[in-house]
Amino acid sequence: MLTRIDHIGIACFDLDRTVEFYRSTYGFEVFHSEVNEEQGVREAMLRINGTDDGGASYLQLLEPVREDSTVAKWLAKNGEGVHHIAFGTADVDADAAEIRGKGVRVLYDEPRKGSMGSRITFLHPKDCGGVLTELVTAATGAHAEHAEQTEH
Ligand code: MC0
Repeated sequence: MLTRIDHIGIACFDLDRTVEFYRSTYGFEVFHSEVNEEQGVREAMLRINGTDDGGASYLQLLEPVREDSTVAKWLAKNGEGVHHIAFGTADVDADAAEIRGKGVRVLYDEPRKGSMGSRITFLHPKDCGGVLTELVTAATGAHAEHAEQTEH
């Protein structure tokens, strides 16, 4: 049901500084960036093993844009670091329902908007061995659509 690691979410205080670290240290360039108001984050997606069929993986660098965002709360408690992992799936609705049926708390009744027009939901970290876990269904033609949303 889960087909790949879609991304690893990394929380940081200063997105521009963190992007520069990944660029100067590893050579990663920003593939896509956006502000997700609902989630209270500004994010940069750095693509790894890129293909144009939606099968790529990403590092997702996250900076909070509001003091009450979940990432701001997490940073205040833990400092910078790995915030969540995200699995790719062709059908987030079906997989979330199946996982909920196994007794794991799925945080949203309906998937919400994620990066590049994807649909996402989260599983509670306390039910997943301390790992905040996200399920992602990429938008059809996500890599074409992302161009409309890209800020840089
Ligand atoms: C909290 N906890 C975590 C955690 N966040 N454990 C592991 N990884 C995390 N990221 C733990 C806390 O340490 C605490 O444990 C317990 O969970 C309750 O946390 P809390 O600090 O009291 O916070 P709550 O309960 O208000 O919220 C936690 C919850 C929330 C997971 C429900 O963060 C949430 O709704 N997250 C999903 C949305 C999200 O994170 N969005 C940002 C990424 P103790 O032992 O101290 O009780 S947005 C994104 O990623 C989008 C843009 C995308 O991918 O496209």
